[in-house]
Amino acid sequence: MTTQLAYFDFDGSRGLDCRLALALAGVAFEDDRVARADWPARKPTMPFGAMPVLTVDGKQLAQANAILVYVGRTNGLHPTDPWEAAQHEALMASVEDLRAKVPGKAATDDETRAAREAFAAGWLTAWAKTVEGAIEGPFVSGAAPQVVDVKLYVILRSLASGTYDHIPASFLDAYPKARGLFEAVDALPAIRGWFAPKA
Ligand SMILES: N[C@@H](CCC(=O)N[C@@H](CS)C(=O)NCC(=O)O)C(=O)O
Repeated sequence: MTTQLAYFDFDGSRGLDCRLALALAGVAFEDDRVARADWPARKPTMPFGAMPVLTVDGKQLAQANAILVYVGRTNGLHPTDPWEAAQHEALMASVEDLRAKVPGKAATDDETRAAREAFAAGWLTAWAKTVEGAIEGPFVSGAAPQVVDVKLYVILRSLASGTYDHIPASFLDAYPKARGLFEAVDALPAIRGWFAPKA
């Protein structure tokens, strides 16, 4: 079986969701990092004209969450119980909501600050409370990490590292289970190994 994952050449967002899920699953894959300059030529070759795209034995699968569920189901990293699986998928969808809703950079920094502070106090706080309540600990379903934990890790990593100007890195301090999930995923050997400098 050959497996490739196509995404832009940076470790973040939906591409990192999928790379880390494959790493956690122990699946050897070609990490097809598409340069921005090559994107116009590659875009028409991707389903929905976007990435990430997983290619397994020549067949393409688009949409980050579909890729995660596939990787999870084929590697024992997604619940077999339909209700529990759907709960995990709801959490994964909520991360996509967050990515869509976080205000982008406005014309001025003051406007960006106002929009981001309002977002943090409103939508993001409600999201974090729901996520906090969904985590058994340290991972969503207890002791074993699954693909949902990887998805949450990637977005919590952005929040914890101050990626979004004017959303303070201390935002997570009010959510000990979410912070605990972030730290537990971050400490997993497969995740450490992925971030280790490659030879
Ligand atoms: N709903 C899709 C969104 C995919 C998406 O928007 N990918 C972005 C990168 S994160 C992309 O390919 N942007 C380039 C483009 O649309 O031309 C998913 O979850 O995978």
